[in-house]
Amino acid sequence: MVDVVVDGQSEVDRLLNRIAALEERNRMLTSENKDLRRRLGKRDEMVRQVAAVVQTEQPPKLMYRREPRKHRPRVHPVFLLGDWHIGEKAERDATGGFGEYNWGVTQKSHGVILNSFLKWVYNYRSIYLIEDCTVMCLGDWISGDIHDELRVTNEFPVPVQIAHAGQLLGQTIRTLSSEFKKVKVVEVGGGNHDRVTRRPQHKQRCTNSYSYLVYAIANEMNQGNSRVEIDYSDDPKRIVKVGNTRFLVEHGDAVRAWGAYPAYGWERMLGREALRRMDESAQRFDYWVIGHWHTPTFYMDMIIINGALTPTTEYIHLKGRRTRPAQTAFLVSEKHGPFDFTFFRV
Ligand SMILES: [Mn+2]
Repeated sequence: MVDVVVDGQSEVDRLLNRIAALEERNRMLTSENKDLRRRLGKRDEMVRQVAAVVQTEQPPKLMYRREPRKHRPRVHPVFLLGDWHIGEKAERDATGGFGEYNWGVTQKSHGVILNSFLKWVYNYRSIYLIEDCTVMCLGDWISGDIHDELRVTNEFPVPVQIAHAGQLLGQTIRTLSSEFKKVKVVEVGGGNHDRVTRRPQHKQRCTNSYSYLVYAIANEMNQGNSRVEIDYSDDPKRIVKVGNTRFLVEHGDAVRAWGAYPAYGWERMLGREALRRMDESAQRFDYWVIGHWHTPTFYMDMIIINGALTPTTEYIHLKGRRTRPAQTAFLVSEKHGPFDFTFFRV
């Protein structure tokens, strides 16, 4: 055999070195493999020992029975209505297909939501005693003339908007009164879109407002109905007691958003209201109910926000946001307070 020398090392030496290195590596891997197999064996043995101690249980007997409850605790549904913006027109073609709004859509959306609310109540009646309903009316019933663009694009003028809004609200109250022994209607005035003046006004906020007329029409329609109890006031901020829970109720436009985020504004207003009302038990509240923000929200376990009937309008579309028509409801337990916040969507 002819040995070849490259870089001072013969080819034979190079191969012998390589074989020695591979033999060493083989020894290491064999020993590691032995060690791992021993550890695996130990673990398997432990599992066997543990399993030997554990006794297999029989599947339990099915205890569930469909049985009508004898005692049904009393709960009070609260239905939030508002931000209907009747008369506003949004075009599907101008909102990327997201939104379409007109009087026909308003009635349809509202009908779907009212139906869903009543079905929700029916379901709960199998486990709860539900005899009354509180409707919190939160304002912004009409589109109004508060901006130039609304003035020229509204589907019909303000007097017609008021007539439609009043009648739709009146019909809603009437329908609800066929399902409950008592319908308490809390009428909050002073929504920004309902205002008569172009600039927001603070004095006579609820009376110098189209919401005043909307409520007058709705109330007139239900005048002879003894199951309907109207709770109207000129105060835009109301304290309403349902069960044993106290709610501060208002439209919600007095809140200033912070850096385009309303949440900080809500917290600030909530803090101010809580602070100034802490001395007087008649002014205190447990939850704050508002509309205006068009986004059904239950925030910080203290703030309850209603949705709107309007969809993604041209303004919302341009801002890259989305609004799905919705109204909100929840139940109030005498013992545990509000629960089951539900957003009824179209
Ligand atoms: Mn509003």
